[in-house]
Amino acid sequence: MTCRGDRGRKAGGAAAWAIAEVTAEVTAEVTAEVTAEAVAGAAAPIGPALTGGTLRSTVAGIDALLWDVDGTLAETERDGHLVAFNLAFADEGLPWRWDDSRYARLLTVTGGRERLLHDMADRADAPMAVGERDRLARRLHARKNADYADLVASGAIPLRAGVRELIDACGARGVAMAITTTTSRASVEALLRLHLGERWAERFAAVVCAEDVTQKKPDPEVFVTALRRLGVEARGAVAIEDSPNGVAAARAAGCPVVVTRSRFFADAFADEAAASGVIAVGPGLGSRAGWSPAVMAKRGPVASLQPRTTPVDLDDIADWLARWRPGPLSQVGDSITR
Ligand code: XBP
Ligand code: MG
Repeated sequence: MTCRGDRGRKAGGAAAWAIAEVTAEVTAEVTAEVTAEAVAGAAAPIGPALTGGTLRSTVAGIDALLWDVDGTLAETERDGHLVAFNLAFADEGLPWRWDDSRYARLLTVTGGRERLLHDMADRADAPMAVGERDRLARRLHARKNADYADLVASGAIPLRAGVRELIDACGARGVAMAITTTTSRASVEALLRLHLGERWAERFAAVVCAEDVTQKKPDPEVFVTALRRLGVEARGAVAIEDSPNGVAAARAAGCPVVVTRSRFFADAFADEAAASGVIAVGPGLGSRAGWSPAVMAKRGPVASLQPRTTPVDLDDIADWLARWRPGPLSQVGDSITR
């Protein structure tokens, strides 16, 4: 497989990103309101939540959804980063290759460059001098990111089932969204531009990536930064995550978490995770089956028309939130429109 072509498009991508960042910052200034114009431009469905030029959440208890990227929006670790790391090793003329089990262990280290340095610490054939090792890690990481962008552009990495539906539902029902990842901005840009279009960033009131923080997950900085930009409290900002480091970061910031299991963290979350603020754990947003706690059956006459293969929706998440946080919210939860 060759993934070396089309490097030129990255220069244009940087300019587009700069514009998107400004948009995100400006949007953040006006709290969690996403302008109707911006969402309309991104071709998101505009529903009844649209009033007076702004979108406000019409979903009880949920002020915002905070999206992790790798493993959550797409299986980017398995189909993207891992493949690209191995391409980078080959590009550099190194005999190193990471298989699935090695990569699963390495994923406990957040950050591609940090992961490379961690791996080199165990290799007799890695450079001994710290400076040389650091330069090699930076070179490999840059190559990996370029190969990753090419893989994404080739269409090899689809969004996970149910993700697009939930993103569109947030637009329709006025739920602000943020990207909360400590992955490189260029990789986020490559994935979301392909799947959500040139104006993808306008769908998000905040886009927080590795370059925006000093500490990566499991440090909560990425979530604290997103909450500040959104202007919402943690208790109403639901994080969607797949990794233990991501969950730890979100919980340290006070956010409730929905875990969508991914390839490399399939067995990571036990039931007792609920006690620590994980409001639900399941196989992915594409199915209403297999969740703990179980997705509530839809009420009303259309129940029989809603098979368990329909995606998890905002009302399901509101239900989990209300069940996790009994008290005043359970009253609002009861009035959720179905
Ligand atoms: C993602 C990561 C990243 C990616 C690679 O964690 O740990 O390091 O594996 O991206 P999360 P970079 O999903 O919790 O954000 O090479 O850009 O670091
Ligand atoms: Mg992840």
